[in-house]
Amino acid sequence: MASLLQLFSLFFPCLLIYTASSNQIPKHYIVYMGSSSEVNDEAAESDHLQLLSTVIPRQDSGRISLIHHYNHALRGFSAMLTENEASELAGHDGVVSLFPDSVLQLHTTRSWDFLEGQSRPRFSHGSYQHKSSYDVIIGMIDGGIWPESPSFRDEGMGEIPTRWKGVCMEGPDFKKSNCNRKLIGARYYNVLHTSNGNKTTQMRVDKSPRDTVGHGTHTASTAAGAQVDNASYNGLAQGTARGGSPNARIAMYKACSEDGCPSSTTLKAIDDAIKDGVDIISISIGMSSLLQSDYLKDPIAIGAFHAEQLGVMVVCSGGNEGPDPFTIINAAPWIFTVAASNIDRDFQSTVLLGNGRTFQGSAINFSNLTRSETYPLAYGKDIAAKFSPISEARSCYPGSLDPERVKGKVIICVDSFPIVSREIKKLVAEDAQAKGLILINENGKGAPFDSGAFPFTEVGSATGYKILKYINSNKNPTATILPTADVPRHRPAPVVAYFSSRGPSVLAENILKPDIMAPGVAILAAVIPKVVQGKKPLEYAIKSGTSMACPHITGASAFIKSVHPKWTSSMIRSALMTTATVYDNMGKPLTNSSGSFATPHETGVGEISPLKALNPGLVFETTSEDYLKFLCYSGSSEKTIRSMAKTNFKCPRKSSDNLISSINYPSISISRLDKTRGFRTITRSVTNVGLLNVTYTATAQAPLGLKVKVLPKTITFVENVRRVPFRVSFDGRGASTGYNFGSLTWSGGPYSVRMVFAVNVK
Ligand SMILES: *[C@@H]1O[C@H](CO)[C@@H](O)[C@H](O)[C@H]1NC(C)=O
Ligand SMILES: *[C@@H]1O[C@H](CO)[C@@H](O)[C@H](O)[C@H]1NC(C)=O
Ligand SMILES: *[C@@H]1O[C@H](CO)[C@@H](O)[C@H](O)[C@H]1NC(C)=O
Ligand SMILES: *[C@@H]1O[C@H](CO)[C@@H](O)[C@H](O)[C@H]1NC(C)=O
Ligand SMILES: *[C@@H]1O[C@H](CO)[C@@H](O)[C@H](O)[C@H]1NC(C)=O
Ligand SMILES: CC(=O)N[C@H]1CO[C@H](CO)[C@@H](O)[C@@H]1O
Repeated sequence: MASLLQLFSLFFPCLLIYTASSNQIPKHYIVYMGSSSEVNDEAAESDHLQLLSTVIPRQDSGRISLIHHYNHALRGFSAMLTENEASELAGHDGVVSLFPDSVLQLHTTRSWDFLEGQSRPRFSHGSYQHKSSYDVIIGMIDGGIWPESPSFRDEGMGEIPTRWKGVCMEGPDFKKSNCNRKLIGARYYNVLHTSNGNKTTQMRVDKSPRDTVGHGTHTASTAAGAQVDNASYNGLAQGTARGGSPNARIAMYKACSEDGCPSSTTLKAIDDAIKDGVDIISISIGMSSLLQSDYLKDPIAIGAFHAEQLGVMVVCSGGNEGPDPFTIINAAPWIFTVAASNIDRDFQSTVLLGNGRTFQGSAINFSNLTRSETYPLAYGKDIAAKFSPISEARSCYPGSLDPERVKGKVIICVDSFPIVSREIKKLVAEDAQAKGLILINENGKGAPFDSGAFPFTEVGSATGYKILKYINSNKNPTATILPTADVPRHRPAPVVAYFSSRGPSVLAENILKPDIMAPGVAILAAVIPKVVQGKKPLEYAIKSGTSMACPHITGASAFIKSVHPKWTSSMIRSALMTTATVYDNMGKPLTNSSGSFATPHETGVGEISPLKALNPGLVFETTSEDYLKFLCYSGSSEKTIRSMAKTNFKCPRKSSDNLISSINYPSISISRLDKTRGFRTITRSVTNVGLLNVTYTATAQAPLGLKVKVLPKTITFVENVRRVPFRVSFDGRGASTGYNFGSLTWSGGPYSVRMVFAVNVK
């Protein structure tokens, strides 16, 4: 073993050299300078070059150039800077924030390559056929689009709205004629990215808006795909595929490649989408929850802030880092943050044992095994390679199995190393020529795995125990794995998806996040066609992730916007939030995947119910001023806020984090209610969008011991009364410590306006 001294001499000098030189190495930085200037592009560009030349030495003048230039909704640029230059520039008067470019990830977990299917959107049919009175344009910030998919046909669609200023960029495999009245715009970016060290590595750049990942086509068709009858994934999840708002237009901004989405490009794409005239921006990407530090260093939060200021709604996925708390991202109050649920559909991949017993597992396979023949069955730990630790062999760790003893058998393993994905375990078994793989995994990671042609299934630990017992009590155990069938789920649905990121939000615990939940497990939607020999290409596939939940909310929002064109994004968000459902298909309160009642930190206010959202009665309007106050309360300087919002806004005299709870948000979160002192009062106001002469009465539903009072208790909306304030006070003296969840409902006439609260009694 190395002595401490040796270790020091080994590492310490390296460390010094590394930091010394990494200071000098130019890296890609984003320089954010607040809201857009009124000057034209060229003038702004020359201003920014001028600014760069004040920090970059003359001998490096080659670096005085802008990689991305932002000048529409926001102002700023990205460029190659050394650490010293960056810190000098950060102190410059016009600079609001400056941060290194990083790579954001698409919110389908690639390693899981999930599946499952939802052929009938839960909320579709009938009324979704509404003749739109307003032509909604959705901007997708994603990995491109496959324009030939039947989901993007434009039959029956009218002229493109004249306010549209976007373009259809061409590439070697993408022509102007690939755009139509459904897919009205498509852009791509020369995606640059700096890796660690001296190299500026060019990420895989496709000089075309065409989808190369299979994510953008899926999300776009979920949000606004045309109706396509008889879509399925190889016969699974058969039914009609259609987006949440089949009449809406789509514009694709390809900011991502297979390697992820550079934040500098993502910001550029948002800036372009706003300039082009989209109504709603849908973003199914984000940073790791561990990297969240500040909204002003988060490209999505910055872009979304300016979108909101200009009346463009932004809907984002909340991330796939659940079930741990504090993992929710894209959680700024001006972002509509989406959690994922599963739906009432299941994929069963049955295990048949030599003794005739069958067990239901879950997976999607293209297995060619049949009932008539079973194969030798072996537990990983019994067929370990020489010198392999048993703990590795029992979980199919790469290199841990003896290929000689795997060949021709069905293998069973446990899923105990989370870093070794199901995909890798499948490859381990497949490479060793196993006949199939059974994985024992309690949670199934929340989504069935697509094992392609390889027979695969996943069972819970109780079933796994029975199969292992069969192996132990038989000399020649055998098994086979039957092809997948999809069956209507008899279990409750929706249920919070295991992977869905959870609140509270690290950056603002006084805003309840996520906001809302939508289907995100096993969603059938359009993809890059997959050619399977001798068959029709597969044009639809089943994917899971908050990536899939987000466009459901985008589509639902577009639908509401088409019926209520005058509604602002906060009104649409409120309508969806106050009408969401908190019950599952068995009429019971929503649960999480371990069967416990789900909290608003998992579900937000509940699962969307878009038809009800068309007529919410009352809405909570969250104004620009609310967002600016939020920035004050959370510590931004008045100067920063003014440069972001181009106003003379003054922060309230006493700004504190606690005041965030009173921002006019459609839910309530109080991160600290002192148990000894007990009282907190917050304010809200509601705007009437329903019938006149309706009297609303408030009722609270709260856990035992938490006293909730509303003042006034009733509100009547008569002519000329549009917006009415009210107060809610919480008395936590008798409450149990920790988060207390409940709701407050304003009922009147045909309406029921539900407002969820989360109060942390300490
Ligand atoms: C970094 O790259 C530049 C230009 O590509 C080169 O001139 C310089 O020598 C490199 N520095 C190091 C430390 O490798
Ligand atoms: C639907 O697709 C299935 C197989 O994909 C096919 O057998 C069937 O004929 C199709 N039905 C219609 C109405 O097109
Ligand atoms: C479900 O909720 C219970 C109670 O809040 C919690 O203990 C459990 O960890 C949750 N399970 C998952 C998978 O989130
Ligand atoms: C299943 O397909 C594989 C190749 O994909 C082939 O090697 C195998 O013999 C087939 N098994 C049966 C039972 O048809
Ligand atoms: C509301 O009530 C007022 C006063 O009673 C009445 O004049 C008015 O017509 C009513 N409006 C509607 C829409 O019912
Ligand atoms: C989901 C899926 O593709 N299942 C297939 C499994 O394999 C059998 C036999 O090839 C197919 O009939 C199933 O459709």
